[in-house]
Amino acid sequence: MQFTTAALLTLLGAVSAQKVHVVSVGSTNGTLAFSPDSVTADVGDMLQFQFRGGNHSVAQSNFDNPCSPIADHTNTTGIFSGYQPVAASQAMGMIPTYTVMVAAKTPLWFYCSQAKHCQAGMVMVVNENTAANSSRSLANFKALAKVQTANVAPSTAAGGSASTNTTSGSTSGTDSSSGSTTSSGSDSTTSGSAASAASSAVATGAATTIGVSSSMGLLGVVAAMLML
Ligand SMILES: *[C@@H]1O[C@H](CO)[C@@H](O)[C@H](O)[C@H]1NC(C)=O
Ligand SMILES: *[C@@H]1O[C@H](CO)[C@@H](O)[C@H](O)[C@H]1NC(C)=O
Ligand SMILES: *[C@@H]1O[C@H](CO)[C@@H](O)[C@H](O)[C@H]1NC(C)=O
Ligand SMILES: *[C@@H]1O[C@H](CO)[C@@H](O)[C@H](O)[C@H]1NC(C)=O
Ligand SMILES: *[C@@H]1O[C@H](CO)[C@@H](O)[C@H](O)[C@H]1NC(C)=O
Ligand SMILES: [Cu+2]
Repeated sequence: MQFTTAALLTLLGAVSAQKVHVVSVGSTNGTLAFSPDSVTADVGDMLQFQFRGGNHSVAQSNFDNPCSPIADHTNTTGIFSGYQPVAASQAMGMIPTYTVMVAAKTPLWFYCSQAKHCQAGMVMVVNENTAANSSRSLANFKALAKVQTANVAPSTAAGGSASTNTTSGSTSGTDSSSGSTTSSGSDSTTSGSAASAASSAVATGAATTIGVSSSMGLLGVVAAMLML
């Protein structure tokens, strides 16, 4: 999918109030963690997962059923990044990223579906709200995750293959200077389908907590805009 200048300008206008919260997934030394593992975000903000090493995923559960797709327990489709083996893209000086938009202020619970990473504590929360329910803390979620017998990956959720290569390290800087339209070239096919999956995720209504909005091109634009 090609992004026209007009489309990019429209996008710039549409996202002008958004904040991007960067979350590192894994690390080059094999850490099984999201960092940070607690994020406070407003509706409309973006979560950008940057896969730093290993072969991890980001999947959405609810509080009561960690390490299990939220779709198996509620009517929410949830998000799933798919597995992101970092080594291949890292060799080319890039890392995969996966970006979603926060569509609700209610707590969102995420886990990595690889092996027993969820049980090992590779989980996180967005908008933890212990004031609403003191049981639903990140600490309790981790404890509950630890005792799950299975770690279940979503089948293909909305935006399941949204992640693509992006430049590593200095995130937005390089993207903006190299021109996001150019850099998005080879990945735009993937991002196109991700974007359309995203639209349907959002369109399914209030039960859908998160919409996907990912692509290297889009990321470049969003990031560049935020630098201004
Ligand atoms: C591994 O990487 C993480 C994240 O970069 C860092 O916080 C941690 O200290 C590192 N651990 C070791 C043993 O190097
Ligand atoms: C990444 O993990 C998934 C799920 O375990 C696996 O199917 C895939 O082969 C792995 N990819 C690499 C390159 O190791
Ligand atoms: C899912 O949606 C159906 C149909 O609207 C409803 O009957 C059911 O109670 C919902 N389930 C949950 C867990 O919300
Ligand atoms: C990164 O992009 C290159 C070129 O389009 C592609 O060959 C490679 O498979 C991609 N890597 C990942 C992890 O998506
Ligand atoms: C608080 O959360 C726990 C764990 O999900 C749940 O069992 C309990 O019913 C909740 N309490 C209220 C008042 O909703
Ligand atoms: Cu993992």
